[in-house]
Amino acid sequence: MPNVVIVGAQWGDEGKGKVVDIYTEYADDVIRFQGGNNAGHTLVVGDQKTILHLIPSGILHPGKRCIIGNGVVLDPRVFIKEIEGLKARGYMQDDGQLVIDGNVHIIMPWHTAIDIAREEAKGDRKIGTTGRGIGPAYEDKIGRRGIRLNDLVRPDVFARKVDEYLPEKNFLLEKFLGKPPLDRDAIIDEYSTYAETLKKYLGCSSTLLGQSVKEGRNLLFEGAQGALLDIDHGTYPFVTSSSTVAGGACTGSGIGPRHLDQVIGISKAYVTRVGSGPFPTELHDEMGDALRKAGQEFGSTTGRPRRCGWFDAVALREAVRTSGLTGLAITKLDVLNDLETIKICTGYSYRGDMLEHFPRDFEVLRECKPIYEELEGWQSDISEAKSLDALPAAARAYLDKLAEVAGCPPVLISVGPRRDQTIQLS
Ligand code: 2SA
Ligand code: GDP
Ligand code: MG
Repeated sequence: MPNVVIVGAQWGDEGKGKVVDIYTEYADDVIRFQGGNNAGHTLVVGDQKTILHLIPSGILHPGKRCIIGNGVVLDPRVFIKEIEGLKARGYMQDDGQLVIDGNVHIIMPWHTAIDIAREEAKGDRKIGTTGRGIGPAYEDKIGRRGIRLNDLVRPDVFARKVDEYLPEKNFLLEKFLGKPPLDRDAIIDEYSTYAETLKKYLGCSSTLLGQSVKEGRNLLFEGAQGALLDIDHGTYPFVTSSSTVAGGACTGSGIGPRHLDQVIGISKAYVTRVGSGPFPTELHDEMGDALRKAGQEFGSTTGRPRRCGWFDAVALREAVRTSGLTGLAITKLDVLNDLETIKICTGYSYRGDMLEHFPRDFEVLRECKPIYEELEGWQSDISEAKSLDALPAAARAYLDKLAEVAGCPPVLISVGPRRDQTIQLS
């Protein structure tokens, strides 16, 4: 297998966990490169469901190396809980299966407290974050006042950094956000126990991947969230704070772009979004509720109901360009099983003009109205289909139309949450 990057091509929750788990069969190293435990990646093997927040979705395959790249922000509490959960179920019996880059930024208690307090203070204008401290942790990374894993494992360095940064954070929490200050000694005590557990996973993503490239090992990069939540290319400010587009795989792991061969974007056969922000094809009616029910569209991390709408080719073309997609994995086709007709948005109307491109100006985007084409539904259960030929003609026509309007060939179709509910096309 060539080196492959898998990214969400919408606003997240497209089924990255499932698709990465499937592609891991052909990979040697599986690498997370951005985000943190805001992510919730679901894998279903047999009748057992696993939701991963930080650990790469390759972990259920013994012998495959999983790497948490430097671009990730890591909450040690959540990480340790996740490891314990996996081990208790018989996975990850070899600690050598997992490596965390030493330059990963650590999510500190003040990041979560500030994230939650700022959202509260914003009221109606809130971003709808997951409250996991992601934004504040990336702010400190870019502001050059972050604490990295390499710092956490050195008690003197860690204590010095906490002493340097905590007074400013407590000032912000108390004076501006009206929240109680955090206790220095309690943080040092708690985090020193985490350091002991994390030490054994410490490594260097860039060096390891450089060696992997020389040895011809196959690399699989696992994006989190989706292209339209990218800090630069998404629907700012209603985005996450990292580079979710495929380019993030390079900076977030320490490998150069010439080593990436394919970029697979995952798109649902409709669209969901969780949190605030523009969503032109959102359905506020019973159809939206029906999609939420059929697709069980609730956040894998927070349990929040996801907003649902029709497939949006304009938004998807944005992801095709910003991530340079070479192929599409189309998921949750089965969720549309019962519909008589299905709509696809092929363009936006803006003040009487027809737009083919996703407007990068938020003020324009908020006024856009979707232009739809309507297709026949198939009204039958496709969830056990094992090939394209086994799909009803109307379902094949729907897929052909999606690929045509997206301008990207499909490489995988998913018709249910389980591994075996997958049609691989190449
Ligand atoms: P944050 O917490 O700072 O990253 O939030 C900023 C925006 O990014 C969105 N975001 C997500 N969107 C979809 N799925 C995500 N993961 C969870 C899931 C979400 C959940 O798998 O379902 O459980 O609620 C995710 N993570 C971040 C977020 O909604 C904000 O719009
Ligand atoms: P991710 O963040 O992109 O990994 O996606 P999530 O795990 O947050 O959400 C996707 C949800 O859809 C999970 O509950 C998956 O088990 C489920 N899922 C994935 N693919 C399919 C599919 O083809 N059909 C159905 N019905 N569910 C799917
Ligand atoms: Mg998710």
